[in-house]
Amino acid sequence: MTGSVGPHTGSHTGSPAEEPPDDEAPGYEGLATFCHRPWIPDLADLAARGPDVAVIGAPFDIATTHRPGARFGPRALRALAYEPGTYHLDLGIEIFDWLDVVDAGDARCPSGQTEASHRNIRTKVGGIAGLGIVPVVIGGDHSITWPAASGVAEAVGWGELGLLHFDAHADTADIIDGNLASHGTPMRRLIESGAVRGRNFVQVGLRGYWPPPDVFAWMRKQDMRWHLMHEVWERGSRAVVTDAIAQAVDGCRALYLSVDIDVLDPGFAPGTGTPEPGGMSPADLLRAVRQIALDTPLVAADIVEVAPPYDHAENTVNNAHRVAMEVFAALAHRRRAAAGGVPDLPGRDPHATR
Ligand SMILES: [Mn+2]
Repeated sequence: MTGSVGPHTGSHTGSPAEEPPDDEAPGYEGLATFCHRPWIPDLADLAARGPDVAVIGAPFDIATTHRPGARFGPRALRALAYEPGTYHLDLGIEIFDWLDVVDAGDARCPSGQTEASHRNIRTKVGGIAGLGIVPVVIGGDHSITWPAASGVAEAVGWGELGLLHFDAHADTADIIDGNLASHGTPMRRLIESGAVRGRNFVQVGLRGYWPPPDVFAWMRKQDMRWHLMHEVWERGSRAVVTDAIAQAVDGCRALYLSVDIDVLDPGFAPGTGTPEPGGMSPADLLRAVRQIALDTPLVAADIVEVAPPYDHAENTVNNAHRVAMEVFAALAHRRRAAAGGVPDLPGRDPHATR
C-alpha cells in the first residue's frame, strides 16, 4: 500500500472537471465510469492525483476458444452493474471515505491484433503499478492476464510476484490451435517467462474436463499448486482459501489476484465464454476475495471472462462487479485499521472470529 493513511477528504490534486457531477446519483444516471468514480485515463494525471486503486478496462476477446463477447465486459461492468451504495456491511466501512479509487479507462485493444492489444495492456497496467497504484483490470478474455501480470511483475520485481488464480480452468496449456496467446495459455507464459514462480502460482476451483494429465504433469514440474473444486466441496471454501493464500505468498513480496468469473457456477455467471457446471457460489467467492485482499500483500487484481451477450439479468456483471467491491472494501479496511479505526455497525473485525 502506498500514499497517505486516513480518510480521503475530496481535496486532491485532480481538477474539479475530473469529478463525477453527482456521486449521489443512481447508477443508471450520468457517465458510466466504474462505480461512478472519476475518469482519469492519462498516466501523468494519475501520477498527480496518486489514487490508491485504478480500474483499467481490457476489452479484448479474440483469444477465446469458444464463445466470444468478453470485449464487452468492461463497458457492461461500468454501465450495467447495480450500484446499491458504497457502505460495506460486514466490514462496517464507507469504502470511498478510506480508499481513493479512480477509473483509468481502457487499454487500447485494436480489433484483430493480439500483439498490439497485449502490448498496450502491459504498458498501461505496468505504468500504473509502477506508480504504486493498485490496478484492478476488468477483462476481456483471460489471455489479458499474461500482459497485465507481466507489467505488474516488471513494476514490483520479476519473479517476486505470487499469483492466486480462481478459475474452472488451469489455463496452462502450451499452445491452442497454434495460438501461444490463447485464453487457455496465459498461466504457462507467466511461469515460462519467470514473471511468476511456479511455487507461488496457486489455483482454486478447477473442475470439469480440461486440461489433460500431461498439462498437470507440466504444472507439477513447475511446483504449481492447485485446489480442485472437489476439494472446495469436501473441505469448504474457507479452509481451502486459507491454504491457498499461505502457498501463494510464501516467500513473495507481492500478490496478484486473477478471478475468471467462470469459477462461479454458470447458474450464477452464465455470461462467460466457457461455462463449466459445478462451480463456486458468489457467497464463497466474495468472501474469499475479501480474505485475500485483507491478508496478503495484494498489489493488483483482474476480473476476466465476463461476456455480456450471454448474461441474464446482469447476474454475471453484478457478481464480477462485487468482486471488485470486495477488493476495495478490504483495502479500505486496512487503511482504516492502520489509522486505528474500527468497523462501524453492523460490521465487525474480520479477524476476530478466525
Ligand atoms: Mn476459465
